[in-house]
Amino acid sequence: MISPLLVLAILGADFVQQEFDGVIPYEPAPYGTPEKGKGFRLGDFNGDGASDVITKDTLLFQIDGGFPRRGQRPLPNFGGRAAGDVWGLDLYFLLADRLEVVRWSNDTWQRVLSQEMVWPRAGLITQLSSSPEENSISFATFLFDLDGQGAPEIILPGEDGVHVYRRKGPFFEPAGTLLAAVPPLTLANADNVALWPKERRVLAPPTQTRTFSFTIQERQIRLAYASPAPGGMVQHRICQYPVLTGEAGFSLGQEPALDVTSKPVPPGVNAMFLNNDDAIDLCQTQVTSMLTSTVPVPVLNVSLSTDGGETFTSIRSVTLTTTPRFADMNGDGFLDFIGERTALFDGGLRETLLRAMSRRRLEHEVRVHLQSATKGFSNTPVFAHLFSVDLDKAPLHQSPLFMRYTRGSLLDTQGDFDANGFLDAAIQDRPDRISVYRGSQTGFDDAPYATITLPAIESFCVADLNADGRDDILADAPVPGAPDRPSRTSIYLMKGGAQ
Ligand SMILES: [Ca+2]
Ligand SMILES: [Ca+2]
Ligand SMILES: [Ca+2]
Ligand SMILES: [Ca+2]
Repeated sequence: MISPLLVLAILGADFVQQEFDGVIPYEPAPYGTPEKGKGFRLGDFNGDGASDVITKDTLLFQIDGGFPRRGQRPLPNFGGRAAGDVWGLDLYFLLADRLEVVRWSNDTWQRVLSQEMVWPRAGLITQLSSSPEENSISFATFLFDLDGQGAPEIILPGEDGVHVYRRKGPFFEPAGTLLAAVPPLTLANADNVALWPKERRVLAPPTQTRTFSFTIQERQIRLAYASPAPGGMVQHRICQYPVLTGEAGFSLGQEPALDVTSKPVPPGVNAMFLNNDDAIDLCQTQVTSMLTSTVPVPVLNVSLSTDGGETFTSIRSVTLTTTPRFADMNGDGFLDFIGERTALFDGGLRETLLRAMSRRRLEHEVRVHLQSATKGFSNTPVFAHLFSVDLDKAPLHQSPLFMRYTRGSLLDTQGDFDANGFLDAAIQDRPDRISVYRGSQTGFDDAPYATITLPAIESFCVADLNADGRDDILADAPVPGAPDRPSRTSIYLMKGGAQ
């Protein structure tokens, strides 16, 4: 007879908790973006083949598949605001007036380069200059291999174009300003925006009246922006230029490799990358309310086009959240739309009031609309799943947990915890629990695949921290027995289980 324990060992998938004394800052990345969470970076910083994690203050080396305390080291102190990016073993930090490159070697931080720089005063650098007395580290994307030589160039948007710095000998030097061929744009500040797909690292240069973003891939730069069209409309445009490399630096080829324009659309219609083809994808989000019986029901209307505005599919969600969710649920390279329906307003005024005043259980339906290569988005869901969430207090009390529900923060559909290529649902379904449901072509499993229990979870984030192909979870909760101390981040690594 096989011991039940042995069967569990073979089939059981579960999270393994790692101890961490501080806080790993994170926020879920926007849907459909390559990076799952901000505030930390992954990379192999000691060259042992195992991916490590770097946070704003700590480097966590992976040892035996986990991140034990004995592998945690503090980051260097640069005496100012620094933005970090990772290239191989090296950590690059931009400060307002200099560049620092460090590497972990012989069990300590080695300074590879420290160089005074004059950066373009825009975007990221403006942020770094804004509080000179502050001593902190954040992460940004500014390293790209523009010439395909294997070493990174530093790329920073400025008001006159995109500035490139390349290494010559031991130091970096200015190596050209790109986008001179593009119509002049008016600039202001904007955060970095990462665009799908994964291979394309993206910066959003500063913008004011028009947004423009660019991606760099295979020595081509792709620029997306909107310009005014007659009748108060806008037209979205994508141009792609080859980047030329010469002794004097980098420049853009004169002939665009791609130049596509959308139909004129109203100003609220935004360009998005919903798939990998050359047609411009568009998304319009409108929050309205629908009056059924006497209860105003909040509705999120999302209109999507994958053909440059020729045709739109409209999908209506009954939800308190105002941001649409996208994720490639079936791993085919086409971002899918995650519709939602809260049952909070079902059954009319009396039922809604009763529910708000006295019931702690919420029913929440997740509706997956797949995107097809030829037909765009399905306007009816391919599958739907009803989840139950047990709140700490009835909705009327507006507890922090309920407020997180209204912002959509109790659900994450960006993780693949069993590495089967289908995204799974992680849902905080109790104040002290996160449950993971496996996804497939036909829907989410009825029973959870794994759960995390931690008192009074305040937030969570999904990312594959140890780079084993299975997503893991970071969760913040108060330190037990120390209510006055700040909350602490716990790391949960997904281990084992049948696929
Ligand atoms: Ca390592
Ligand atoms: Ca898909
Ligand atoms: Ca999965
Ligand atoms: Ca993992």
